[in-house]
Amino acid sequence: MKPDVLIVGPMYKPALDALDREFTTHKLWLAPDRKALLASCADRVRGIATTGFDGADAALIDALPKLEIISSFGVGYDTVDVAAARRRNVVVTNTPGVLNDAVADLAIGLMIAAARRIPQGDRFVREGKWIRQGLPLAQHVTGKRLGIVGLGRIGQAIAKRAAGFDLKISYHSRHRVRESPFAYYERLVDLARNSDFLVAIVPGGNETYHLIGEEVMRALGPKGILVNVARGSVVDEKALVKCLQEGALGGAELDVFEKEPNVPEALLAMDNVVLQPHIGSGTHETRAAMGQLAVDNLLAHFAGGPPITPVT
Ligand code: NAP
Ligand code: 8YV
Repeated sequence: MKPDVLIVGPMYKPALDALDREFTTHKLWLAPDRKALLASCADRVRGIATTGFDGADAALIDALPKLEIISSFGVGYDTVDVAAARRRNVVVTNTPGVLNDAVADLAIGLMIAAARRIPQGDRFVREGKWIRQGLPLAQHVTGKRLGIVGLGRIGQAIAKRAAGFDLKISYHSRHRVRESPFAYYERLVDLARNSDFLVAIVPGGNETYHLIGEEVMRALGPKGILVNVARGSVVDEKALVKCLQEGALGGAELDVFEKEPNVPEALLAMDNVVLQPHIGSGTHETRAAMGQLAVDNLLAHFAGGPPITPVT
């Protein structure tokens, strides 16, 4: 008998296919009546497969008395109520590591896009403006100061790439990273004051809510560029709009937003802002690896062993 797994929302198609192959699946987002679907399978569901977008809240966890494991597709699990899962002895797993390169690549791409004004140059050519004049000059990248907020798995992958551009790398996190060659700032505002680029790559959730607020943005300054590839909740969006409108912050490159997929109207009109639809891990190779890991976590658990990448 295949174990019953509830899939909360849509995900990468090959991952969905693998879930359908390995388990008896119940697709919550496709059900016209969510309550009725849950009532029909609640006494059999032993696993939840979800994504960073859909998560699993306490109500869902408590509606499934036989639940043993929640496997989330994504490294960030701020949308999964881990405390509620723990209370029920339900294991939570995520997909760390396999997406480091893709997210780091995008972070570096956004930094360069901002400094060299790549999206603006593209629009300039398409709009036929090159015929009349040249594009205003941009900022240099090589040798500038990069502040990384969160020198974890992805933060370190960003640093590795940044070293190739001779960037002077510093970082902030709650703890100093032992054996790191980079300068550590205990106070984020001091890191911002000493950075040209500030890249956020910390987890979301209550602890990092609006970690990057007006004071930090003003410290980064009128030429400073903020890159957020972490979670929308990490940056105070209202303060961001205000700082950009006042010229207190030079630019923002954003892959994530507070209320995805909604983006503040004011940002859409700004030329010094580049917007991406949360695609840090969005390559075929990476999504395939994430899907495999998410499925393998379920398989390992149901085979009686420990899952591969439990959230600790
Ligand atoms: P990780 O290895 O756990 O690293 C997280 C880093 O953040 C650590 O250096 C940690 O250091 C620091 N940190 C945690 N809480 C903090 C706080 N309150 N203040 C300051 N620093 C704090 O995680 P990862 O695998 O690199 O992933 C990081 C996050 O990136 C994910 O949780 C997810 O939200 C985001 N992400 C986004 C995308 C995307 O598509 N844009 C894709 C993947 C991941 P300390 O513990 O010492 O503070
Ligand atoms: C996913 C992410 O796209 O891993 C993460 O934390 O933000 C992205 O890789 C997201 O979790 C949706 O599943």
